[in-house]
Amino acid sequence: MHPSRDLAARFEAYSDWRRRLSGGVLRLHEWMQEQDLADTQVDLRVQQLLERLHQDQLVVAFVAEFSRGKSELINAIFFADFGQRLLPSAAGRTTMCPTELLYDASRPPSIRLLPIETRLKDATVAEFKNYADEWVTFTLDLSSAEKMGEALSRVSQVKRVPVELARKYGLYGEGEDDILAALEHGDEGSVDIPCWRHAVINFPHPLLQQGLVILDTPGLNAIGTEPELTLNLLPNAHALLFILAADAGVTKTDLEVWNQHLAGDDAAAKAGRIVILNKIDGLWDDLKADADVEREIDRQVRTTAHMLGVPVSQVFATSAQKALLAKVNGDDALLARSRLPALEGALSQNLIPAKRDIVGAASQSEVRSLSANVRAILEARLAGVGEQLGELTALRGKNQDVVGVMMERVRNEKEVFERGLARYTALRNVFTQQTNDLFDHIGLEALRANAGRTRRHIEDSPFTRGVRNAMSDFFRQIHGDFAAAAKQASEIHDMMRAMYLRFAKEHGLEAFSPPPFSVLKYQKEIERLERAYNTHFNTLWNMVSKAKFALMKRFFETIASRVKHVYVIANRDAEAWLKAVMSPLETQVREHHLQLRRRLDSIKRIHRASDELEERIDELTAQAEGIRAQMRGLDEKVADIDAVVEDPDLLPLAANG
Ligand SMILES: Nc1nc2c(ncn2[C@@H]2O[C@H](COP(=O)(O)OP(=O)(O)O)[C@@H](O)[C@H]2O)c(=O)[nH]1
Ligand SMILES: [Mg+2]
Repeated sequence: MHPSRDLAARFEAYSDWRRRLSGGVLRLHEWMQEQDLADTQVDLRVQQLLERLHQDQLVVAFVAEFSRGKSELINAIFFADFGQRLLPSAAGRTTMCPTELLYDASRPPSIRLLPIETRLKDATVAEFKNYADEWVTFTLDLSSAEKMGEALSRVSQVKRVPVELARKYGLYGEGEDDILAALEHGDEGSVDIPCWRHAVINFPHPLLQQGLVILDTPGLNAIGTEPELTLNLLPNAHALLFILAADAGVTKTDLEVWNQHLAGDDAAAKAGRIVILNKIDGLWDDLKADADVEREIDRQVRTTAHMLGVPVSQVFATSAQKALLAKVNGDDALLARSRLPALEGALSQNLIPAKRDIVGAASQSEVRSLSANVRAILEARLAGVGEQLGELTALRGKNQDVVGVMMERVRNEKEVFERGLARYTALRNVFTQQTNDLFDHIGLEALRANAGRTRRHIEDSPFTRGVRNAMSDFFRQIHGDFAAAAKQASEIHDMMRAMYLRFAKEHGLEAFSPPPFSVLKYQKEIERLERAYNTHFNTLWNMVSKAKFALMKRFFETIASRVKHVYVIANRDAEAWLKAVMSPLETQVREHHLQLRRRLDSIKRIHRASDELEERIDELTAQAEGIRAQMRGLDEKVADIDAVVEDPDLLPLAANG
């Protein structure tokens, strides 16, 4: 089996698995609708789950100093089938801006470019993505290799501007060997800068169609000056590939890139990091025995692993250039020699199963929670029917007086419960108040005010200390907000637990223990952002002396936009939690009320005509059987989904061969 086909096959199998999983969820939902067991909340949750499964992406980022062969490697691994070099790769700086390769079927194949001028605005790349008119778009003519190459070569475009302007963009500072030093300095006072800040290539490659997103990055300082990369794109990538060149060894700037963007302290994330020692063809030597060359390569691999502090098993030696050539020409011997297949094998073996486990576990737990809600309703119904059956069976052979007494009893029970409903209404009011308080702490309005304050402080005091203080106040406020939200959530939780206990005791409703709400996840994410900010602050501050103010502001906007993302998720989760806490009670109260009315009705009917008793008992027996059948149906649908999640056979037969 061709290893690059193996990677493609695994991806395909993964997409196919996601489709089967979606199918199972869809069938569960259809069944619930048929059985009248789905309400708007269920519809919404199913829709969200399906969307997540559909949009699920796998992001692989290529990070390195320029000219190590990132673009060539992407061409060789993913686009060799195209029969040509898709991304521009040449000596010197070719990739001038972060470039995402993905496929979004709702748009035509195209390259979208965000002008460098947008650096003067206070918005982040992520925000600009919502505004199509900020981007310059060129459609891709897939039928012409020449036109494709021309369109894609735009990621290399530069233009000449006055030094002053470059500084305003945060691109150029005095005496720094930054991105511009490698570009030719022309006449005094002007300098070449990238035309674009970010590129998104929309291309219908089979792997991209299945949710793979590839991120190609420019060299060191361009990474440092685009906060979007350091704070958003790289931390959210599922795999980070760090590329070195065998002929250059591990240079000082390579180490800087590694330390700033990949070294991290997060052990779990480290597993997704792969180091590639590229350009091993430079070591090939016809005058040496193959075994000697191999030994030299392996020696370099070990040295590299040692220098970077990663296991040797995470370092791969390759020749991207020869691999691309070999794939285009179908030269298997050369491909083997390029060692690319081993890297592809590692990518497909580690990346996809890990991703599948996460997606599978998340989907399964969502399905479990959905079906638990439905099951609780069915159980309450069954209990109600059982109670009625018990009552009516006991009436067999009794005279009308006894039936009258019984009717009186149920009527009383119903009245007591209806008086109890007043307490339920009062509870709802308190709940609404507490919910509002919760959202006062972590609502977007609170964040907006905090960010506004910070922005003003930074403007008022644009010095190291002023900016630092403003930023620590910003984070302190956020931590305070989440602590207050945690306290509020725990009060809501206590109140609801007490309420469930009371309803269970007084009205025989099912005991239910509402789940707690933890803010730990958001606090951790905020802490991570704070750490990233601390790590990059000094680097940025020292790097671009004259442009630092513009840069600092953009840096803050990126952090603020990441924090906003955390708040949005926290708000969404809090809303879902509040529903999960309240809706079982709502359902129980409604069902119980209905139950009491039905009981009263059937006894009334029997009171009027006693021959209805047997008929009614038969009816109820049939109802109970119907509910049991629904429970079995629910279990079957959930078991179908479990079977897909736990299916060990991720690979289609062809890929196992
Ligand atoms: N000899 C050799 N050259 C390579 C290899 N990979 C890339 N190159 C060359 O190195 C230069 C820079 O490659 P490129 O992909 O643009 O690097 P990037 O800046 O990291 O994206 C180009 O001239 C490539 O042809 C390789 O495996 N062997
Ligand atoms: Mg490149």
